[in-house]
Amino acid sequence: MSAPATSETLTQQTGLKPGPGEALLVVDVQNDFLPGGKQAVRGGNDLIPVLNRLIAAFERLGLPIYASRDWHPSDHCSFRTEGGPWPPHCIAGLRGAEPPAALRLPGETHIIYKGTSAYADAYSAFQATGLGVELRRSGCRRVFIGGLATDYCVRATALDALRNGLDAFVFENAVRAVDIHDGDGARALEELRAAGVMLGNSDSLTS
Ligand code: VGL
Ligand code: ZN
Repeated sequence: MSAPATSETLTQQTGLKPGPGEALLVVDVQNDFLPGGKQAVRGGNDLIPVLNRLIAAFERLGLPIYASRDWHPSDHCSFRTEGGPWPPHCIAGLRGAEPPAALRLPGETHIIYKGTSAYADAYSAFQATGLGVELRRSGCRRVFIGGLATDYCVRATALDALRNGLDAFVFENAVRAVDIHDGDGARALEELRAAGVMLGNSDSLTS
């Protein structure tokens, strides 16, 4: 029996060329999760050029692009003001909830709003959004994921993609972690790999 393929061998052996039945999902790249924002993720800005290259590649290939937005009412249960763990962030309609101007999402991008009820947190872009149904209906079989944050919304979204019967691929160089505890991001990636999520680098994308 041959050794299991690591993300390196996988991408070296096969190259990585997205095609029909595949989509890009950009998770929660919003001002409040970037330096200067209410719940800034360190290094978040580094993702923008990487994501812009991915967006351009999927657009060129004519493949669908989805972008999730954390989109909370001002009394959302995840806010410290309501007894939750986070500073108030990504309040619907405010600047902090907007994507950064430098992120070049095409006009046809499917925007997925999540966490819109005050009473439930929603780390996953699939949670109460209809995204699973929408992807399956459109014939999607695999989602390529990048964005914020590795240990929260990226993690939950990739695991939910599997639960929705999709394959999931996370670009390790297109995600950043909150890392409240040292190593949270690395542990999340290990958990995803163990669950069956493919991991790789966006540089291996051939187009
Ligand atoms: C997120 C904290 C609170 C995320 C969302 O997008 O990872 N993190 N809400
Ligand atoms: Zn949130």
